[in-house]
Amino acid sequence: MESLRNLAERLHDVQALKFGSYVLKSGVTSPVYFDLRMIVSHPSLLNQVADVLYQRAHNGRVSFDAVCGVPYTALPIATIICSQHQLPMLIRRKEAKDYGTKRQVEGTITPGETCLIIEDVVTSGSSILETAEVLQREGLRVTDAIVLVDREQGGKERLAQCGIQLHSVFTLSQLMDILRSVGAVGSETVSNVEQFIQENQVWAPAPDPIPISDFPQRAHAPGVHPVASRLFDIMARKETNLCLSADVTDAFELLQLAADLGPSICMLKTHIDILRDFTPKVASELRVLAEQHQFLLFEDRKFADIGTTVKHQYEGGIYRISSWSDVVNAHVVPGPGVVKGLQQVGGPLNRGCLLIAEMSSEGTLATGDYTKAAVQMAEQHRDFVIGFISGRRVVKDPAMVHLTPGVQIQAGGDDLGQQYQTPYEVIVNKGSDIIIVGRGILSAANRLEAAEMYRKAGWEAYLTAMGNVKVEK
Ligand code: 5BU
Repeated sequence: MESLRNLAERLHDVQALKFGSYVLKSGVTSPVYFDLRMIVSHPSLLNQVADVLYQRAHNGRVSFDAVCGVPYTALPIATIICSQHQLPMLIRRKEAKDYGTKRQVEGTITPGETCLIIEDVVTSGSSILETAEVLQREGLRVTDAIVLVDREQGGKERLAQCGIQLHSVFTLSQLMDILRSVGAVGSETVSNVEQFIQENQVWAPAPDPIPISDFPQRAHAPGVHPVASRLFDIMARKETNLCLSADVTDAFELLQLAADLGPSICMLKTHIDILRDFTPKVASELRVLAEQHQFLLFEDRKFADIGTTVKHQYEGGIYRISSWSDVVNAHVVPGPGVVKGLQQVGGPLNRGCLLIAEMSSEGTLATGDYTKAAVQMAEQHRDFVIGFISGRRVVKDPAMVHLTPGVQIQAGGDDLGQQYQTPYEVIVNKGSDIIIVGRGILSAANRLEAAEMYRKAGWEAYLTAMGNVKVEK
């Protein structure tokens, strides 16, 4: 206890934790802020932190074969622990780009062994989960994580749901008690922090489990649209819930992608108007490849006009989208007319439509009541609407398909507001059905390998969501 008091005081002295008013990455204002990165400038403090973390694992009787620190703050801490106790270490790469050419984990990996995760501060548990996911994909087991501070905002419970036991050196409340007892903070600060913890539970367990049955069953769900039924059937047969976002500007490259990656995907999403050399032949060749490799074509046209106009846009122009695309999507901002207009063209051709209930981009306005309105509009047009583009499951109805864009193997984003979630997060935690992946695959050195990697990640996540344990890698 004495050493913990001393550690808390030292952390406070070097301002590794600060009190005041801090706007967090999530936009929430917090009365406490941790910046453990700077302890690298205080070597004896760094050693002390490494020591208490190791002791915590030891006292908790955690057994493990290797140690991995969540990048970057916990990296030097894990290094010290491993060096002092002669333990093998693994390093997880954080950079998302070029993963096709780079390993995700450095160090000797022995599948079946258990890796202990070390972290500085836990809020929602996302960083630990991401690291665990990468390690698990390499065949390692992750059963425990050790953290210096648990902010008590729900991370521990969320990790427990995913089979990871969190052991903390301090909970935020314990830390506050210690700091108050040594006179480092006043009782007003303590109660502000208490209130913050209560009001900012970042993750609550889902109120009731999402009743999604498996894809073969959903192909025959009551009221399922024929296009959705075909899609579920393809997904089950090919064991894939991957939609490739084929965002390339050259027609040959697009067709090459469809030919090479076709076996790995259930759907190929196009932005046909970004092709610099579109001809009707491109569309007919895409159709041939879609039949040959059994995937659906989805033109991501995002119709958003009055009914009469979208009818023309869907049927006519140079692209004649309705003649080749199995599925299109629409914004709900114009009101039901947009769906009715599209349905007049697509209905007789047995096409399906997805409504955009949410978007993956930062600051999207498609939230709350807007999302609810999209759900309502879908329910009123079930003979044409097959599901949603959304970041998560928005309806329980098993007949409805959910596709989620903004997916990469590591969470993050691009410099224009795209926000990425991991396949596991999207399928297991958010209950979606299909991952839409563009640059995650397109910017890899080996696109086929990358597509297979996403297919497996998506499919394993689906099996996990179904409660099945994956047997082989
Ligand atoms: P990325 O390279 O995986 O970031 O590409 C994502 C694709 O999904 C891209 O074609 C977008 O136009 C598309 N997308 C999206 O990213 N977010 C959305 O909310 C919707 C579509 Br709707």
